[in-house]
Amino acid sequence: MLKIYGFARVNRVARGNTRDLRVLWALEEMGLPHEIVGMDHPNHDLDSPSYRALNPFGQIPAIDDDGVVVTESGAILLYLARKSGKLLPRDLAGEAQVLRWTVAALNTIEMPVLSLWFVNLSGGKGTRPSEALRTWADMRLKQLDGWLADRQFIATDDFTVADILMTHVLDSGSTDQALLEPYANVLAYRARCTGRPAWKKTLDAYCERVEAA
Ligand SMILES: N[C@@H](CCC(=O)N[C@@H](CS)C(=O)NCC(=O)O)C(=O)O
Repeated sequence: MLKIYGFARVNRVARGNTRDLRVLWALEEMGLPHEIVGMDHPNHDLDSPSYRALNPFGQIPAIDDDGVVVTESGAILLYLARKSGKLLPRDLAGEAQVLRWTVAALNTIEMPVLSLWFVNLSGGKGTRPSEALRTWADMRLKQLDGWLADRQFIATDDFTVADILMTHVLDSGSTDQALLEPYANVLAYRARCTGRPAWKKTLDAYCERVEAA
């Protein structure tokens, strides 16, 4: 049975934002049977030698599919898409678009918005580095908005794993939501993706399962 390592306890602020949700959403969309292994972060489950053997960075998410261990949310989603034959085109050209937008979500978009959040959280709000990061993040979101002007989904005509990643990055508590306000296409895209029944089901089950930290 495919095991997914996810959080068993999540504080109020992080609830809904943890990256195990990317995998759980994909599994729900794909209809793949799985078992959730709940990890207690405040009690240092992620520091145990057995978990570090799975993920040297000691982070969630990780999967163990009968001995195939994969970490990094993007890599896990691409693996599951290949395994299930869902949310990824089978032709090379289509697959390349999904790879392209997977990397864009986790690098071109997540990197500046997450860095901005981290700098501000660390007391850097109002500083020049913070302002520079804000300008960088805003530029990328504006460019993303242009790309989405005449598209339903980010990589192909159909919903793919790249949409799960991009949506979760945009929706994250680590993304300053004020940054998105000027960008109607980005907001409409995010609403289109989070409106999917599989996301609602995944989030409801997660909120019911995880305990407060
Ligand atoms: N690049 C990784 C990042 C994973 C990550 O940041 N996980 C967070 C939870 S959302 C975590 O495990 N944090 C606990 C820690 O770093 O100690 C991915 O996309 O999977």
